[in-house]
Amino acid sequence: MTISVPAVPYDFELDPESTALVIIDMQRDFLEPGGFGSLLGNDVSLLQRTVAPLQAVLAAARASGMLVIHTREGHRPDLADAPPAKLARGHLSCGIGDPGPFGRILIRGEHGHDIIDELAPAEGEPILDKPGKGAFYATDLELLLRNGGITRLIVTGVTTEVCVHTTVREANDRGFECLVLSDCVGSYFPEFHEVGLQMIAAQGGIFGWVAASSELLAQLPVTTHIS
Ligand code: TIU
Repeated sequence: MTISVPAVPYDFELDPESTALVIIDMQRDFLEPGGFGSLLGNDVSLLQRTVAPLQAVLAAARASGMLVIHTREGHRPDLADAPPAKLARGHLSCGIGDPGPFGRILIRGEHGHDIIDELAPAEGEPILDKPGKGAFYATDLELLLRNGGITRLIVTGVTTEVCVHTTVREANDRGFECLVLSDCVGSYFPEFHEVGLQMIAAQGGIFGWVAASSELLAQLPVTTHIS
């Protein structure tokens, strides 16, 4: 069943059977006070605004039968998969692998690396651990999508101009059509968020489409039932 979602620059058409909801890096290290983002002095409330709308979208996507994929940015405990340049960049006061209130920062298996409780993955939903900003880089995301007959992505998560943007660009170059939900993505920098969204939909949708989650929710069918 194809639905049409009012979006910028024009309606985004999708069939839940060939569409995946991709939730990018909704991890404690980026979203919660005490995580990596907050330790660097960022205002994490700017990211927390995405949680409630994303909970609604997640519930609706599950009810429509849509594939839901979660990603997490992070590294192996020995940091063998972290480029030295990434570790050294910025001369930060704390960095990847350092100890913090939520365990070692952005290290797989640590409390801070995991997804926030409000958006906990359900049984069977793929969780992709990625070492980079883009969700396609050094992961099997493209394989999962192609094998699942997925051609369109609803992209959500954090941060708008970093991991969301990189992933949308990667997806676009691979021929996937992306709808970014404006209230389900967030940035520590409000101006980057706004311009980042404009950059996606500009030039006739150079990277994809942008819509508020309410536009999608108004159209999504409920096809699964709790027995
Ligand atoms: N997930 C993601 O966007 N990773 C980042 O490092 N984002 C920042 O904005 N720093």
